[in-house]
Formats: sequence, C-alpha cells, structure tokens
Amino acid sequence: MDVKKSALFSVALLSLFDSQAAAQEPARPNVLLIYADDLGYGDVECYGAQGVRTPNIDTLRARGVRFANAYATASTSTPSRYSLLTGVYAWRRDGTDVAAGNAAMIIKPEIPTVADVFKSAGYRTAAFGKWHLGLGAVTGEQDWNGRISPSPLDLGFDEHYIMAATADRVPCVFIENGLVSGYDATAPIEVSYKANFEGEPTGKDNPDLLYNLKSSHGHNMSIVNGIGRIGYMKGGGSALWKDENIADSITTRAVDFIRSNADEPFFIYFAANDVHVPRFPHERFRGASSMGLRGDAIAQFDWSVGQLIAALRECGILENTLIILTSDNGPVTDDGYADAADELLGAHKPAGTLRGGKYSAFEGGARVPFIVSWPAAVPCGGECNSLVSQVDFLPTMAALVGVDAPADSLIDGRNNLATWLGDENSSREYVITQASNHTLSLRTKTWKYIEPKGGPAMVPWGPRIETGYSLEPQLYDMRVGEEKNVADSLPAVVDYMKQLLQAEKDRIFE
Ligand code: NG6
Ligand code: CA
Repeated sequence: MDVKKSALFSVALLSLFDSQAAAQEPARPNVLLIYADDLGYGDVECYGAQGVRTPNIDTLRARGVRFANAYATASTSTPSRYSLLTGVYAWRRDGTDVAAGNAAMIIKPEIPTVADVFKSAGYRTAAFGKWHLGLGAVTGEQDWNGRISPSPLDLGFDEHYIMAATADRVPCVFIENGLVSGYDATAPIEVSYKANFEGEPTGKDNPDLLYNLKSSHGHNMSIVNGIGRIGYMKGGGSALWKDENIADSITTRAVDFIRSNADEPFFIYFAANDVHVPRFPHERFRGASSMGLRGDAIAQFDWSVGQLIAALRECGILENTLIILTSDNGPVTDDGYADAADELLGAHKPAGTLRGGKYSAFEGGARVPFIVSWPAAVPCGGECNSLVSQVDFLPTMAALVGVDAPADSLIDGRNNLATWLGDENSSREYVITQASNHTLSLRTKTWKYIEPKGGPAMVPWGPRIETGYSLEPQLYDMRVGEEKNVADSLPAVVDYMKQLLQAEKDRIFE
C-alpha cells in the first residue's frame, strides 16, 4: 500500500471507528427539562386525554419513549422540585413543604444541585418559569427593590427568569438574575404573608375588583390583574405580570436562550406555570379545548413545548437534545378559583384511570406523564413500564455528562440512565412518594403500600380529591389498581413493604 492509500485507509478506519463510537455514545447532548405544573397522568393525548389536543407533546412522544410508571417524589410542588434538583427526598428535610412567596431559599447554596453538575461538565445552565423553592437568606426579609440573594445564581444556574413561588402567590413579578424584571421605580414593592398594607384592596373585602377570575376557596388576599392571590403585596407597577402573558414571557426567554447558546452544550430547567391556578391562558388559546380554562391552559402548555422544539430544530440541535417532559405532581380541577374546571370536564379524566390527585397519597398524586426524547439514543415511539422516580434526575444526568455525582445527591438518587433512556429491563426496585400531609407510600412493580397515618378521607379545604389517608395500612395490587385494599389478606407482603419503608426512614447519613 502506498503512503497515500495507507493514509486514506487510516482516515476511513478512523471515521468508521468514530461512527461506531458515535452510535454507542452520542455526543454530549443539550438537556431540556420541561416541568409542567399540576399536569395529570391523563392530561395529554398520548396518555389518553379527551377534550384537548396536545400535538407537540405527542410529537415528543413519537420521537421518544413514554413511561407508564414514572413518579414525582411528592404530590405537591415544593417537595417535588426539591428532590428533582438535589437527589434527596424532601421528607428527610424540614421546611420543604409548599413555600410562601417570601420564603427564604430552601436549597442552601452549599447543597449540590443538578445545575451544579451540568456546570461542572461545562454546560450553560438556565432556569425559566416557576421556582417555588424560596429566594433570599431570610424569610420575609428579601429586598424586592434591590438584589435578592441568594438566588438560583448560587445553585449552579448561570441565568434565571422565574416566578418566586406560584402564580397564585405574591409577589406577582418575575425575578431575572436576582432582580425584579422590568422593575418599576415608581412603585416600590412590599410583600407580607402576615398582614395587608394600608389602603390596599383584598379579594375578601373587595370581591367586585376580581374582574378576571373569582376565587372559589382561599385566594382572597391581594388583588393583582383582577385575580385574588395568597399573601399581600403592594406596588410593582408595570413590573406586575399579566397572567395571560406568563406562558409567552417564559417561553420567549427560553427560546432566546436556546438561540444564543446553540453552539455550546446547555441545560434548561423550563418550569411551566401551566396548568396551575389561576388558569388564565392567553386569548389565543381560549376555546382551544372543550374544557374551558383548564383545558385551554393545557393547550397553551403544549404550544410552549412546540415553541421549544421549533427553536431547537431551527438551530439544528434538536437531534442532539435530550428532552424530558414531566410534571411536579398530579392534577386538581377546582384548586381555588371559579374556572369551571370540574363542570366542563366531560369525558376527560385528569388523572386517567388513577385514583386521587394532587395532594393525595393515591397514585393520582405523584404518578405523572414522563416522556424522554433523544432520537440519537432513545427508541422512537417506545413504551417503558419500568419504575422511574424524579429523585434520580441528578445522578442520572451526572452519568449522562460523565461527571461524578456529589455524595449528597446519592442519599436517595441513583444513576438510572439506562431506564431513563427507555430500557425496559432495568428499573428502580421501588419508589417512595409523599402526600401533602407527609404520608409516605412505597411502590414496587407489583405492590403499593400506603403507611397508616390519620387524616381526612377527602382534601378538607376545597378540592374534591380523595387523600388516601387511613389509620389502617393499605396494600394495593398494582396489576389491578387502588380499588381494593388487600392488606388484611396479605400480612407478609404488608410487613415486607413496611420494613422496607422503615429502613429508608431509619437510614443515617454522615
Ligand atoms: C394551596 C393552594 C392551591 C395551590 C397549592 C400549591 C389555597 C386555598 N390553595 O394551599 O391553590 O397553590 O397550595 O400548589 O390556598 S403547588 O402545585 O404549588 O404545590
Ligand atoms: Ca404543582
């Protein structure tokens, strides 16, 4: 072989080697986590939704894997988000329940987060949308008119454009990199969760000012944009959000981020406000579903997903972006506003065939849609029945980008990359979920055990949801569902599940 030929041969060999390596181990992908709020197991078409179309989410599913047994770690927001970002079950940590809008930052800067992991691997990182994990060092003492610190900037996120808590909690302004976005110096912001500010109207005293949405329970403190909120605020002026523009604002920010970072690997935590209350989607989504505002908010969420996919495609990076779409907890219809979500459901079942919903220990509380799309490595149109928990997000992403997971994140989190990429033959052995009163449940492939703990059978403050709380141990055969408690006839299984859960609770960490 002459020199030229031999050089060509080596090039061919090299490129063959390269393409084989590429087939086994695709280039470091961008990661886009799309985290919906209160989106139930039955709320999107590829999970059986009726009455609302979700073509963009279905596109993701067609380009990826749909998981049937994936779980948030809790049936409310703050604890689920805490676990997702840190790898630690929130019930191990005090102060991780549904946070007020003026709560101090719950994840302390020294705790490693998934954003730190991506950053250490050289990724650009950003958080958009609902935060709900507190901001600042001391509850109630943030300076909303100056720099708010610590913030996600101290948790590994290079950038953020977030809502401090939920859309139904004050302050109703976006925080952009530690400052109120579009700050209006003519209207200084004050926030209190204790008392109203002199002369400010409230939903309770001035219901006539609730011109956009009336409350059905609670949500009767400060009024912003004709909608009653939880907590009191004053000021904000032109920085106050309009609920109908929230999806547009956060989607636009995320799309801009994709465009300006298309040349380097990035991680986006896209935490949608939809479909949390107050549901007040933009006019262009009104009537998109047959279910009124809640269904229209699902359509709006699907639109956001479509915009993100389109931006990735336009930048030529869709194929090498790992997209995970899931939800922070299960669904609720009436969660405090008179938006007719119950009345207009028709044949739609927000939790699908699951029992219970948001807040609940039953499956509807924490089993959520979970779609993973990455055509370079995941079978298109796949289906996976393995058990998946969001608590594994951090170690799983660490494995993906080739860095060691910090010890703290391995308290509960595990590297389950194979499963997350759709491998039916690997699975978590069990997952633990937390109801809103801290009742814990343990689910294995076959069984679900709900620990005995007192509490009302129905959520007591308004939403019509079964809690699943009982002083008796509950055991369900998950091949059938949660209709029949079989604990009495299978004491050995109950014992086994109880011990497994107890061992988890008793674990001691250095
Ligand atoms: C409840 C709110 C509910 C919702 C929930 C948190 C009332 C009456 N209800 O206290 O509307 O905000 O907290 O939801 O105030 S979560 O999805 O963020 O966990
Ligand atoms: Ca939620």
